[in-house]
Amino acid sequence: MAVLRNDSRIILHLDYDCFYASVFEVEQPALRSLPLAVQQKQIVVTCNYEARRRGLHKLQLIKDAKRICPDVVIVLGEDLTKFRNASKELYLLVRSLVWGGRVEKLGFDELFLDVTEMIDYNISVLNPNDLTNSFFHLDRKDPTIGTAYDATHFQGSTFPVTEGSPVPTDLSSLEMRLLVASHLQGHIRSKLEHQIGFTATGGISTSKLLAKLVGSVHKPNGQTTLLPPYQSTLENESNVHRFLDEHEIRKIPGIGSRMAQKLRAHITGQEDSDAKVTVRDVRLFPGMGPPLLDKILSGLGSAKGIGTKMWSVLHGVDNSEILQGRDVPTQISIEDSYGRLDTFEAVRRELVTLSRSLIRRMRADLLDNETPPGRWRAHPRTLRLSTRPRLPPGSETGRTYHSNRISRSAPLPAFIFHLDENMDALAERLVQESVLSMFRRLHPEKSGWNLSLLNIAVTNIVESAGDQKQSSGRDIGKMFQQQETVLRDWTVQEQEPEAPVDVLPPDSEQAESDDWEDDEPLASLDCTLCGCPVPLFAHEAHMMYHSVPE
Ligand code: DCP
Ligand code: MG
Repeated sequence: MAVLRNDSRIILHLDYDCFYASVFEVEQPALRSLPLAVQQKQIVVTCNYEARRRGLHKLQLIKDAKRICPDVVIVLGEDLTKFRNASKELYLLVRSLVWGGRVEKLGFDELFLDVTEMIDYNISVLNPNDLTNSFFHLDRKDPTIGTAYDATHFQGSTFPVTEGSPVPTDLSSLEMRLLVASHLQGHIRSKLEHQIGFTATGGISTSKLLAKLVGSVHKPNGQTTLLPPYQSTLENESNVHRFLDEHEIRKIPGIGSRMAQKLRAHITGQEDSDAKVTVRDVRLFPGMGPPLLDKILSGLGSAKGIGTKMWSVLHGVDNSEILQGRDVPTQISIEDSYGRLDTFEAVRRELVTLSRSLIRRMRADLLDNETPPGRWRAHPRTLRLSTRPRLPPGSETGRTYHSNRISRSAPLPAFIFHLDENMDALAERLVQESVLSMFRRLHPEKSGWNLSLLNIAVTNIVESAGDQKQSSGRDIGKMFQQQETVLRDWTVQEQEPEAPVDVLPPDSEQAESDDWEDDEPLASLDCTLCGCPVPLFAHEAHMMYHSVPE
């Protein structure tokens, strides 16, 4: 089946290097030359490159890090406020450079930019007789704003590596457009570094998928352009295939661990195969195509059309759009994990604490702080409570690990927006009047729930009238709908196969939403072997730790 790629767009991807560690280094530059690790719970969530040079790596246990590098400097990274602030500052700088604000944030430390318009304009003003002395225009109206560059070579690296390849003669070719884009990418990265102090790694291609993947080729502080041809001909295989085909399937954004496992099992014929299976192995497997992929991936509770989506991804096709930047998040969510929560009073106390943080975050992120006493720039419409009861011993397999969150949603009461009441009083009232009744509906039993997680979130955030930048005449509701659809296309969400659907009340939402916004990434569960709370993302590393003899 033919899959069509839209190669008319130019997309850039940016990933800040060792992001959390860099936030501390920017605060205290003396840390740059020391091995630095950021701790959350008992885990190194990230470390700077000096630490990596000494053998440390992301998602390592703190005690291992100390053993391997005794002089490691450890800083605490559980309070996400400063990361969130740095992320916002970097995003705003990039957005100020890109026409039409076409910048999309993924988590705290990645950005996608649609720079098609800027590149096409800059191609149109190139002087073919003097490419060496070109000028990149950052402003269409003021021709003095921009930066000088040499349009006879790519900035940074390319895939595949070329040595002194001649400049394309056709200035409107994809190769020339990517070349010009590589200089814009270089300029943006240098601004981030010199104005704010963060280095970033960049990718340049025609989709989010390809830009992100090719960006990771030269890390840290590098950038890579995926060179044409993007279409195979009888004589030449496309560089998209040459590049993508070598990747282990799990490395492809959108292919999660369970999906990868199913694909591996099908290709190797072994249920628990840990063989390296590449994109090429899957793509060229006899009979492979959307129907077979549908069949292999069925049972994951996957969305309709998963086979077609995966088939596209395996061909490097991702036509999902860059979402126009929003100044406000699409949801705010606060959670914490616990050894064991079993009594009503303990739950109530924790809910008040979480509600207080939620209100603080709402005020920080959604209030207009320019004109005191403040005006809400956006209003969340929905309140959601999620919990995670621990499964009875013995019923917990690695795969049901994330699946037992349950949640309830309700309209968010209007009093939460009162600014003249203090946050403690509002938090108490929210818990008393809304959250507790949601909790009782989730857990009608009197006690003994053995909860390991509580999460309170406000979702469905709608910008206030007059604040919808670049959105004149647009139907905001539609925009949100579109956002969901576009994101679903891009992430190829896996849903939990073993999710206990019957415990999800009809109005609940799946806990792991496909929202790109910065959810607290600290969800954790106690290790079944040692009882230590381990963040979900670190589970694999933690289990490895148990499997190694002392
Ligand atoms: N992070 C986290 N939990 C994870 C992964 C990351 O809390 N499972 C945090 C710490 C990172 C930040 O998010 O600093 C960005 O994640 P990256 O994977 O991009 O890691 P870094 O930016 O730290 O390193 P790199 O230089 O490899 O991009
Ligand atoms: Mg990063």
